[in-house]
Amino acid sequence: MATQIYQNKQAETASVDELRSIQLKGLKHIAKHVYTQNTVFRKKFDALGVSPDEIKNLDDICKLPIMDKEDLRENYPMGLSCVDSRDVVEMHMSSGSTGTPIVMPYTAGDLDQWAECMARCYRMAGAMMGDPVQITPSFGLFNGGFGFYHGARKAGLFVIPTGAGNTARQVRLARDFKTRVITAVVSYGIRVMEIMDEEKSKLPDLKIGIFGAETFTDGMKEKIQKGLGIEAFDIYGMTETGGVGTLGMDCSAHKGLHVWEDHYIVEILDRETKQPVPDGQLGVLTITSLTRKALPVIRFWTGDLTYVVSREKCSCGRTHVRLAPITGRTDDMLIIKGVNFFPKQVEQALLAIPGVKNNYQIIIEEIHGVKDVRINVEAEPNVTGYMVEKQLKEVLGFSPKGDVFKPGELPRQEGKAKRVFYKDENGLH
Ligand code: DLL
Repeated sequence: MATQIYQNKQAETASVDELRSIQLKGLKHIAKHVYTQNTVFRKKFDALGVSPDEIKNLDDICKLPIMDKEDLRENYPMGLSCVDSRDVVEMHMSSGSTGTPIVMPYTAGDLDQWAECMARCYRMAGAMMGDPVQITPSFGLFNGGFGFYHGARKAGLFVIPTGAGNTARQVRLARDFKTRVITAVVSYGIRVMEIMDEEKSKLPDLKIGIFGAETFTDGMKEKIQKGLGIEAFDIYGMTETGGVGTLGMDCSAHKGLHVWEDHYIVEILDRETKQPVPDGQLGVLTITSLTRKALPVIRFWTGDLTYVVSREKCSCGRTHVRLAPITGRTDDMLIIKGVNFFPKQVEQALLAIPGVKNNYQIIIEEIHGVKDVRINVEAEPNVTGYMVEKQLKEVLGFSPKGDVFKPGELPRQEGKAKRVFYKDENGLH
């Protein structure tokens, strides 16, 4: 493994005892902060008859109320803010599926906290002072562009803020400005790779790719690494925890995502009972933010499914817990013909077929009450629908219909890719 560089060696390699002591102090403090500064939080605590003074050790976290996206939506726009409105200096927002957005306000201190988490990720990927970093996620309400920006400033990188779109120009700028680090939503990283392939061009200075916001299969990771000639990292975070990078990334050992435990407490809870599951068992990641002021989340039910890979010190020297790459969200799970599966499994299966390209659609058809699945995938002419059906049967246990398209024929979205579509009597949506 390459020599490790740290943004904050003391924090990143703190002993487990030190981390637990920081977390307990943080938990007591943040519980008191939300309880005293916001009536919605106070009512939630009161409804369970719990007061922040009852937190004596880390296990007491389970006495606190669990919150979810609905709590954030119901309190749109600033109903959960725990600071004076004049202390809010920035906001980001995610649109979600129901229409009512989720808003995350930041104080100046919260922006520093975000920058610190992100800067640690850049260093963990091997980015050094002055390295040109190309930031391809959009700069706007989506937290991606600004998060990569704040962290790059803190880490002393040279920012090339291209934002989303215009892939041919992205490649040209990467060549002209000798981009060493590229940051992107996973499917956009794939797009950049495709354009380079079409142009038969190379970016010899590009060494590091930091990708996230969508599930990242090993197969796709391998393809991007090869196609771009880089080492790829899987970065994690969400609007509610303060944005990209707040929840960490994998290090160069690539054995799980390190979550910054001096800033967050991780719980993995059973989907049904909401009780903690043992390490190694899949459950819903539930997060408490310890160091954010404007809107700290308490036991936030992320809906993302993962498990604890290890709590041991990693070969990179970092001591922070490692989580498995995100399987998907609980609401992404598809149930067809009695089989439960995630879009990530379909992608992994498709990529094992030689000649299959990177763009695909999962179409759930429900015509006159009968549910079926059709997989549309871009591929070379040697790939047939039968090959797709056979491969998916092995993985899923039933045969979806497979349709093969020429590379470039299926639609693409800016930002996160839409993979799952529904088709009924009224058409595709
Ligand atoms: O997607 C933050 C982000 C931006 C992460 C750029 C990485 C790169 P949201 O739009 O609020 O924030 O969406 C958060 O996206 O709950 C996960 O379901 C999913 N997600 C984020 N990162 C990953 C990842 C950004 N590395 C939601 N792997 C989360 C799988 C991810 N899913």
